[in-house]
Amino acid sequence: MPEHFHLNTPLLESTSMSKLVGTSVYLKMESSQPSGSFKIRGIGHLCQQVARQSKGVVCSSGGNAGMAAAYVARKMGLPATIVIPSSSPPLVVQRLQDQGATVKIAGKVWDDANAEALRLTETEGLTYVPPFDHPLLWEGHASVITEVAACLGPSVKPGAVLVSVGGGGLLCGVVQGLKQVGWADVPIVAMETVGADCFNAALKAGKVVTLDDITSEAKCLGAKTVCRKAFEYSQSSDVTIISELVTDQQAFHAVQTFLDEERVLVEMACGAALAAIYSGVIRRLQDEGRLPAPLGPLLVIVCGGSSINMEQLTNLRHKLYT
Ligand code: PLV
Repeated sequence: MPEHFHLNTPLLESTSMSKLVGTSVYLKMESSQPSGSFKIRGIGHLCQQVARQSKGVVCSSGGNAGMAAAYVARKMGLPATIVIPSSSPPLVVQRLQDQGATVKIAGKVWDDANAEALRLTETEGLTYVPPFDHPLLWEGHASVITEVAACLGPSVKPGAVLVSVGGGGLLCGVVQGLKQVGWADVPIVAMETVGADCFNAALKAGKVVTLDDITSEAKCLGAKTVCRKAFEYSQSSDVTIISELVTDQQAFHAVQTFLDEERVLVEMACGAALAAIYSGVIRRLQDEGRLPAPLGPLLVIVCGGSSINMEQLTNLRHKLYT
């Protein structure tokens, strides 16, 4: 059994993005992870702690948590059942099956699929792998920041970190990683799309709330309720989290621009974070005095995602622009 399943991903400096925001932009390329996203960090860690003696794992997912769980289960020699909602694109089913997983489609959005996964945990005696709401996931995700700190060295500190938020697991991991390396004062810009904005809705309401529906095409950001820990971090005085929204069109534009300029295809969930740069959110936050100007180096967690190919890109273009 390896010590962990994730890779130490490349940290790339983007000249075109740096030019656009007027400070160095570092891309932490989680798109290069086995299974295609950062999810393997937390899920690998969690499975090693809780699934060794298991007769199999069950994971509810928009797609990428499932990809990570299927990959890790295969490496551990365990069967995996992945429950996804009907809103996940068909290519996800194929990719999960290619990882050796049994795929079940349940309900319309992730919350429905999760109810089915919890049911299977009870009836089949499988080990439940949550996609974002578990301390072991956050502990695993934190390594994304400790790697960056080790790579940049003690003389470089980010001016801000950019992350996408679905259920808030990545955000919690980033907060914990920043604390571990002594960067707790670095502001985090937490990006969601309109229609998959449970974190933003919680901040506005002053409490955790549940969205009526997911109307964004960024399906992997589509949890209706953010995890409590992410909300608690947003309220705590020792971390700064700025919550911002972009439209699906802005996220899609970011996916396309990133493909053109960095030659990497990521999904809409990741486009939300990239759009903070391409759609001028960072500049606006500086103008509003909510981020410093000049700003230190910007760290972007390129969370990645497997729910995308050229055909899906074309489908999305049709959906969003006709
Ligand atoms: N996706 C989860 C939850 O979906 C999943 O099941 O795969 N970027 C990508 C590419 C993602 O897949 C996700 C989460 C996120 C960002 C957001 O991470 P989170 O949920 O930890 O905030 C419903």
